[in-house]
Amino acid sequence: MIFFRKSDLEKKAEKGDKSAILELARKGKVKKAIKLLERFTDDPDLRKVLFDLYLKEGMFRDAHRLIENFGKEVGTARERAIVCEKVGDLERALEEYMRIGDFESLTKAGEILEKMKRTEEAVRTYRRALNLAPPLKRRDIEEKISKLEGSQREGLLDRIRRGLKKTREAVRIGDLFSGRAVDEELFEELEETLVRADVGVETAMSLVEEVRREAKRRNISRSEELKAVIKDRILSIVSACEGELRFEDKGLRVVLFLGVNGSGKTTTIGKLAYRLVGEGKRVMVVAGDTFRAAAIEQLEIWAKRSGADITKGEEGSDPASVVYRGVEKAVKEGYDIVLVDTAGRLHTKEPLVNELKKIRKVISKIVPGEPSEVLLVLDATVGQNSIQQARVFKEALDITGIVITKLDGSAKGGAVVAVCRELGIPVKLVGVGEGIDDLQPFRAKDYVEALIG
Ligand SMILES: Nc1nc2c(ncn2[C@@H]2O[C@H](COP(=O)(O)OP(=O)(O)OP(=O)(O)O)[C@@H](O)[C@H]2O)c(=O)[nH]1
Ligand SMILES: [Mg+2]
Repeated sequence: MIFFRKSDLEKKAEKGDKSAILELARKGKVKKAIKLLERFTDDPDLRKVLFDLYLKEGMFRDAHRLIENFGKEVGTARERAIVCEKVGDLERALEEYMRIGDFESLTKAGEILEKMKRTEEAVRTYRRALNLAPPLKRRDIEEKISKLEGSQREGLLDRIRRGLKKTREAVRIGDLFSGRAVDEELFEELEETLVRADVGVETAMSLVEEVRREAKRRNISRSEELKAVIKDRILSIVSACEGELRFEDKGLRVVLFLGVNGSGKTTTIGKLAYRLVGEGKRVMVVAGDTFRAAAIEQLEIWAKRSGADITKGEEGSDPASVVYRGVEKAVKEGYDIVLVDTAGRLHTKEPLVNELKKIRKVISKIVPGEPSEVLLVLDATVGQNSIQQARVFKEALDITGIVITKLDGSAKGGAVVAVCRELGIPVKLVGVGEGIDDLQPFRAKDYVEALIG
C-alpha cells in the first residue's frame, strides 16, 4: 500500500494560503482546491477563484449557490446570467440579461421570456434587440417576432371565442346565413337574434336596416353574402371604440376603477396587476373599497396571487384617506402603477359618485394629471342595464375607458355592441373568465369573429 504524504503545498493551502491554493489548482488538483476554497467564500479573491473553477468544471449548481449567497459580488453579469439559465433560475437569468442590454443578451432574454410563455414581453424584448441587431442577424429576430405575434393573435382569438361560446350557441347568429333566401323573413330573424344577443333593440333595428339597404343596393341573393355584410357593419361600430391601456410613459400612473357592486372591479384589478407585474412593473393596489371586510380580503388575495403590493385600511374607514396613503406611498417608493379599487355602494347616504369624485381629487392632488385612466367596469350579463349605469357614472366623472367583464358568463355577449354604439367610450379590456389570465385587450376584429364566426 502506498501512502501519500501531504505536501507542504497542501498543508499551506489548507490553512487558507491564497497562493498555495492557486498553485494546487494550477497543478491540476482542482477538486482539492475547490474543497478548500469552499471554506473561504467570505474572502472576495478566493470566492472569485472558486467561481471560476466551478465554471471551468461545469459545476453550475454550485456556482449558482454562490450567486444566491453573494449576488452581484460574484462573476460578471454575463457569467451570472449563463449560470442561472443553466440551472433553470430563469427569473434571475432574465434580470441579468436585461441589465446587460446588448444585442446578444436581449436576444437571450427574449428566448427566456418565450420559454416562460410571457409572449408580449418577449416580443417587446426582441424589438429592443432588433434595434441593436447587426445587419446579418436582423432577419432572425424579425422572424422570431412575427412568429410570436402570429401565435399571440391566435391565442387572443381563441380565448374570446371561448368567452363568447355561450352567446354564439344560444343565439346562433352565424347559422342564420346558410342556404337561405334573402327575404323579409331572414331580416326579421336577424333582428330578433341580435336582440337576443343583447345588442339592444335600437342597435339591432338600425343594423338590420343597414343590411337590408346594402342587400338591395348590391342585389345580394345569397344569404352567405349577408353574413359578411352584418359582420362588417358590427365591426364598424365596435372598431370605433377599440381602445388600449398604455403604460409606457415614465413616472407613476394611477388607474381608478369604478362600477356598481358585483361588476367585477376587484377581479379585474387582480388580473391586470398580474399582467403588469409580469411585465416587470412595480404595482400597488389600493383597497379603496372599505365597505366590507371581505372586499379588502379579496383584494389582498389578488395582490398575493399577482405579486403586487397593497395599501388597505380598516373596514368602514374613509376610502379617500386610504387612497391618499396608497398613492403617497407609491410616489415615495417609486412604484410604476397604482390600481385603485372602489366600492360599488356606500355605508353613508352620500351618493357614490360624490365619494368617487373625492377619491379622484385626492389622487390628482398628489400626482397632477393622474388618474390618467378612470375605468368603468360593466358586467356583460346585466346587458342593457349596464348602459344605464354607465350613463350615471359618465355624467359625473370623466370616464376614459370601459372594461366589460363576464363575456363568458352569459348569452349576452352582444352587449359590447350596444355599449360601443350608445356610450362612445373606448373599451379597453374584456374579461372572459374568472381566472387570473382571463383578461384581454379589446380587439374589435376578434370580437366580431368570435361573435358571429
Ligand atoms: N365568469 C366571469 N366571472 C367574473 C369575471 N369578472 C369577475 N367575475 C366574477 O364576478 C364576481 C364579482 O366580481 P368582483 O370583482 O368581486 O366585483 P366587484 O365589482 O369588485 O364587486 P364589489 O366589490 O361588490 O363592488 C366574482 O365572483 C368574480 O369571480 C369574468 O370576466 N368572467
Ligand atoms: Mg370589489
